[in-house]
Amino acid sequence: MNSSLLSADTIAAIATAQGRGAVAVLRFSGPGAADVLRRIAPALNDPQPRLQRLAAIRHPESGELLDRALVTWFPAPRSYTGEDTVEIATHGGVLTPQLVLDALFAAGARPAQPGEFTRRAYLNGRLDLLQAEAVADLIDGRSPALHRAAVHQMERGLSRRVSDLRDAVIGTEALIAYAIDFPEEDEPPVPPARIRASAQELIARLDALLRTAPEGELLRDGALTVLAGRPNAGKSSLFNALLGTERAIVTDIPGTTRDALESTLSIQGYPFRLVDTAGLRTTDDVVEGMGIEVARRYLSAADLVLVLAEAGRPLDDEETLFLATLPSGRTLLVRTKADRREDPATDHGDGIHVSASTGAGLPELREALLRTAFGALLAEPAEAPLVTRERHARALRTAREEIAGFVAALDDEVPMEFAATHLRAAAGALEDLVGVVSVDDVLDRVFGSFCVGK
Ligand SMILES: Nc1nc2c(ncn2[C@@H]2O[C@H](COP(=O)(O)OP(=O)(O)O)[C@@H](O)[C@H]2O)c(=O)[nH]1
Ligand SMILES: [Mg+2]
Repeated sequence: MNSSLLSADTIAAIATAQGRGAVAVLRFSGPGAADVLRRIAPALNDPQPRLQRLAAIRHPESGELLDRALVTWFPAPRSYTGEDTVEIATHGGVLTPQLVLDALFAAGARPAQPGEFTRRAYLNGRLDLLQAEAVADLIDGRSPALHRAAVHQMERGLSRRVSDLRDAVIGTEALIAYAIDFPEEDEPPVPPARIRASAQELIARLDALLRTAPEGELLRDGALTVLAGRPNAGKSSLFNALLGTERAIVTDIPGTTRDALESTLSIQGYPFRLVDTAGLRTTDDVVEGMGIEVARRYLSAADLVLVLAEAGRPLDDEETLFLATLPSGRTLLVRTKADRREDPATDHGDGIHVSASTGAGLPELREALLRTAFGALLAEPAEAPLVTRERHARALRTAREEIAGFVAALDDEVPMEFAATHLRAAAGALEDLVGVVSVDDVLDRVFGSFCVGK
């Protein structure tokens, strides 16, 4: 595939992270790989495909022995990149891998660009774009939930789903072609109602996938969760209790917390960014004027707001007003200091009752955070493909809009062959998503963020 794009040069990089460690892996790939290998490991005779061999690694010019290392030879096309590729496992640390890398350059390889190995793998049809992105997520991902999604995406879970959708769009196009080819038949072979129904079904399938998008995108950076409430409501205490640390300063003097504190929190493998409020007061600040502390600069970006008020008392007007300004689906009322509540018999409204001191109610709060931020993902079967990137969501939305445009055109009795241009556009959007058609700027966006050596 794309043979005209095959590279003529051989790229090399250290594939493992720099620093102290037992082993480092270097990798080089390209048509000159066998040649480079001969020059740096002159004593290695007849390397067998995919079998590790111990070899002396020497500088090609000085002949200096640099390390004894395990060498694996992956002839094209059965390699990560699809090209002739060699992996060398040297001793780790900073110097040895660097000296071996210099030897590879002296032997004719050139430094790889970030993501260039994976880019070549894509261009050689070893991976599709969604799999390439999954590789990046496996490397950069910090939450087990994103890791799980990436592993399934590596296994072509999302690719298969999108390809099936594309095939279904093309199938609908074929029905139309058939209807157009036999216009003179009294009874059209494919009733328009059937074409319309299959388009509607496609929309439903795209919607199902798109439902995972907003939460799927949160898997990368975490759901931004902001604590808000009156001074002394117990925000910093709850922040610490949720994180299990003493990071935020807790005192009984209102307004002690000087800055917004942010920390990451994982609940059952789902990532959150928890933000405690700045106690900074500005007189012209409406919210501060209401006596509610909240990290203002975070509030508009928040995926979730926890409004804290002590248990055992009614909410005051300011708190009620503040709550009313927040979107209900992304807001949780938390009643704090439940251990102190004087009259447990009086129920002052709803909210999740917690005590930072005793830990009571924290499991329920964690569960509520999880359901509120990631409820749609939790409802998905474990192996369901998820939409974890804006790029995916955009392409799926385009496809959906085009198919909806097709249905609308049918309803307006636009001739089929014109209406069908919407289906072509929908198929195109899905093809771009998997990378059936490669566009250079899409490639740059996907691979530009990779580390060197991947
Ligand atoms: N008994 C009890 N006291 C608490 C609890 N949470 C916070 N406090 C106390 O309430 C006061 C204010 O807490 P803090 O977390 O600094 O509130 P903030 O101003 O909202 O950040 C401190 O004296 C805390 O010890 C709790 O769960 N139980
Ligand atoms: Mg505080």
